[in-house]
Amino acid sequence: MKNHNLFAALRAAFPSSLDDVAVETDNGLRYSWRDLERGTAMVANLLASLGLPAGARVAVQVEKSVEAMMLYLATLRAGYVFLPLNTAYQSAEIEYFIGNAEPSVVVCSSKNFGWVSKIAFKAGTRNVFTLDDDRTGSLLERAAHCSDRHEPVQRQADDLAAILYTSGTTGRSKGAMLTHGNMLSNALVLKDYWGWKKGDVLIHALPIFHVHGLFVAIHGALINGSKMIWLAKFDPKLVVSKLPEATVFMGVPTLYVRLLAEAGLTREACRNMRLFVAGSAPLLIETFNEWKERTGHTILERYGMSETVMLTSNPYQGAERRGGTVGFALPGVSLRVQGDDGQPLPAGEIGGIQVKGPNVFKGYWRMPEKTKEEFTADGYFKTGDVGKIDERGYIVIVGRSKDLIISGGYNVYPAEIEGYINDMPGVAESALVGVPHPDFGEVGVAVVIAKPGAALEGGRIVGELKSRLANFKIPKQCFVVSELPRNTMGKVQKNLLREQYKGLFA
Ligand code: MCA
Ligand code: AMP
Repeated sequence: MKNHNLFAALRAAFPSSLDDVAVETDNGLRYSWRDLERGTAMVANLLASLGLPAGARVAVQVEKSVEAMMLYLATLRAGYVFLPLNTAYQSAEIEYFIGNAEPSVVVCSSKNFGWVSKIAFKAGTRNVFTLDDDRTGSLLERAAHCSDRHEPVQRQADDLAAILYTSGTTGRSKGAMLTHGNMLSNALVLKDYWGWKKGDVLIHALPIFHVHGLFVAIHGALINGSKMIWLAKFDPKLVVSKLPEATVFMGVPTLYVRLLAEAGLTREACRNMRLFVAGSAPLLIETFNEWKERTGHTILERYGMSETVMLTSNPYQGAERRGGTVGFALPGVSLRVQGDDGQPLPAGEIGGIQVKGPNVFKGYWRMPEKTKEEFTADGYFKTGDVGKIDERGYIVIVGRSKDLIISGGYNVYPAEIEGYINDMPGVAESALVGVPHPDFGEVGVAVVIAKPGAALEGGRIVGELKSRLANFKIPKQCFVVSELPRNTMGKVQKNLLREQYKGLFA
């Protein structure tokens, strides 16, 4: 019987010379393909020795390291379900994810072990390990006693490989369930579409708890047997210094904006580069043009979601890469734009983007009703993005029907932040809106109304939020006002607030 385990496919693509370098880190470490093979086998054997139930979740909140990547690969290899968590999440956020996903294993940084293990044990998790970014922690100590041989566990294409939490426009975060088949089909399509070839070297500078850094970048390199230059944190100077040794780079728009501020970013520095990929948030046409001028390279913009991995891409070859567009639906992906009446719209008209394909997720974790709502009767997933297909067939995203702010490539859901502000003493109501920002693309600004007689201060509200929420969710400014603009139904008109505050960071 064919094994559809994603790890098995990635492993099969390792080069035959296992002693070649697979990953080179910014602090001078080199990992061979054999190291990846043996390291993932040992961690997979450790997981297998724990007697976990089928479909067990392995929740991980650790700093970026090659070992953290190996933990992801080992989880696939052992047939369990990986649940990555942003390192910025604080206790209330982690408590929700662990309570909701009920992982059998939690891996955290040793500095967080006290509070994370308390949450995990309370939620019934039996195994809590630590893993730090200096190759220490109980996970590796235990794995060191395990065999370095392991047969990837038999999986079907439809079996779960990962759960990615994406915040909800209303209510709490939803866990998007991705299968081995979703991710392998997407990785194979991208390998071909982006022309991955022998000798490619990827600069990996993204965090590894979201689709972009964890799946698109890592799967892309591994399924092509390509070396990665691994940066623990995005550092524009370091990236520029590594460009001559690389051929592929992937980043969110903020990374491109910051790289453009480096004088060392020149055509000469990019002489060996083959491809720059951008996504996760809209790339400004100014950035796209400036990049072309400075480096001679045309950024390839693509579009995806946690629920679908990659959906569309500008062409690698054969046609123009058009700035301000996200290209064409990838092979195997059906994409349509629908009007409010549920009918498909002709080219040029703006509507809701809907998609179907082998990359589209299985549903939201333990939310069958919510899952049903997000699919049409004929099986298309409603992305919540609003766009059109232009006269040449390129897809253009013009906005979102979901109330979402994308800041530096991270999603911020206003409803979540407003909920926290509204619970503060003296607050009558609040609204969070996204406004343009030169570095992060978009940032949140909070507008708050006080209860009669209450004296509120924007700075204190921000301070209070900082102690409770991930840092990227914190509004960059908070205004206390006497009233919010409303329509005749009494609903806050966020478009007017966005207009009012749009120049704040210009
Ligand atoms: C950091 N800060 C931010 C953000 N990041 N504020 C708003 N938005 C952000 N994204 C703030 C912190 O709160 C802090 O503020 C200050 O900046 C410094 O924090 P630090 O962590 O040092 O920031 P940094 O290292 O400069 O990080 C910026 C970054 C990072 C490198 C752009 O945000 C990043 O790696 N973004 C990439 C996200 C990503 O990978 N997204 C892919 C999602 P203070 O000092 O006030 O506390 S996958 C996806 O969307 C889909 C599916 C797709 O299509 O790919
Ligand atoms: P996430 O929930 O983190 O998976 O974010 C997915 C969302 O990111 C999509 O629904 C889009 O709104 C947005 N997105 C991803 N890539 C692009 C892009 N190239 N241009 C505009 N928006 C994008």
